[in-house]
Amino acid sequence: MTTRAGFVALIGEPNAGKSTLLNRMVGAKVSIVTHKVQTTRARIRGVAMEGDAQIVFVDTPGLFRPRRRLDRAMVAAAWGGAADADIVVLLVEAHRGLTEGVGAILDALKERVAEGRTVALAINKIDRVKAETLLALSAELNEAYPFAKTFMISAEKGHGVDDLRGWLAETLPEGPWLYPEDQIADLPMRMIAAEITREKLTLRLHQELPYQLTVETEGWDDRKDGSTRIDQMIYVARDGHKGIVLGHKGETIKAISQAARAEIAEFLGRPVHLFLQVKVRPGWLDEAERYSEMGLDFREGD
Ligand SMILES: Nc1nc2c(ncn2[C@@H]2O[C@H](COP(=O)(O)OP(=O)(O)OP(=O)(O)O)[C@@H](O)[C@H]2O)c(=O)[nH]1
Ligand SMILES: [Mg+2]
Repeated sequence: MTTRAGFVALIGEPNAGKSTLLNRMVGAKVSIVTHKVQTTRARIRGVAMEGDAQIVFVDTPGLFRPRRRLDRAMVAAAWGGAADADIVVLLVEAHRGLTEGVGAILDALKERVAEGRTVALAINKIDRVKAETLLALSAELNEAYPFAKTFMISAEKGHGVDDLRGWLAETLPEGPWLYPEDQIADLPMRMIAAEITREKLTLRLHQELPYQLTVETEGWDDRKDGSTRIDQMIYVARDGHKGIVLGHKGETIKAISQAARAEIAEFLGRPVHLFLQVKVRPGWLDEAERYSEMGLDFREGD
């Protein structure tokens, strides 16, 4: 049997639907998704099998003009994912088209991505536009960059996703599989659990707050009774943020904890006892350890 295997990096502006596509390709939620921009902070791998091919999808943080150290480290992680991949898939939102941000990504692709590297275009969220507009958008984007192939997809609804997966499988180089056949992700469980809690925080909290907090799993105990106790720390940047995260009589943190616990338990397939604490740490955005916990390179943020 000739096997194929390789890395496929999903890149695009924040909110383009990269994590949604990764989850659909893998058939499980390994990367968190919200309606807000800059949800994903680090590279997250998900493994999909297609016939004799193993496709390792690399979800990346959205590409945008970074301001903070964290932003810069995120954008660097995204470009690093693209540089290491066999195939790059650029996601563009159908209803937004060739935005300034997409234009900047195309310019950077020309500079950064080695000649001969396969770059495909996936116009996503086609469920949001009329079919007639897609042809023109595809032509416009292909004029701006020589894509190897263009796909029209809806990561959320699943349209066009099988076509894309099939093409990726036949385009990847021949080679042995990189992961065991039944593995879907390579993120440690404690990190997935922290991400799930961060997703619930992001969904629940408003404005800048989700961008100024991070979650770390500090304790993990698989108990004899079949349940797991998980202790997590939520670092916030300001005193005032702690009160908001806790909420009136602790109602906010309670709701977040319940939602996160249910999803972590489902993922693990066992009951979970989740204990959340909130710590004010004004400098966390400039602490190297926080970055390594997130899977980011601190120095890339310099
Ligand atoms: N209508 C529609 N919405 C979609 C589709 N794909 C993703 N979305 C929505 O778009 C939003 C962003 O999705 P994500 O998968 O988090 O986007 P992302 O590119 O990973 O975003 P960042 O991690 O912030 O860079 C979510 O609300 C998704 O439900 C789609 O095909 N159609
Ligand atoms: Mg994402």
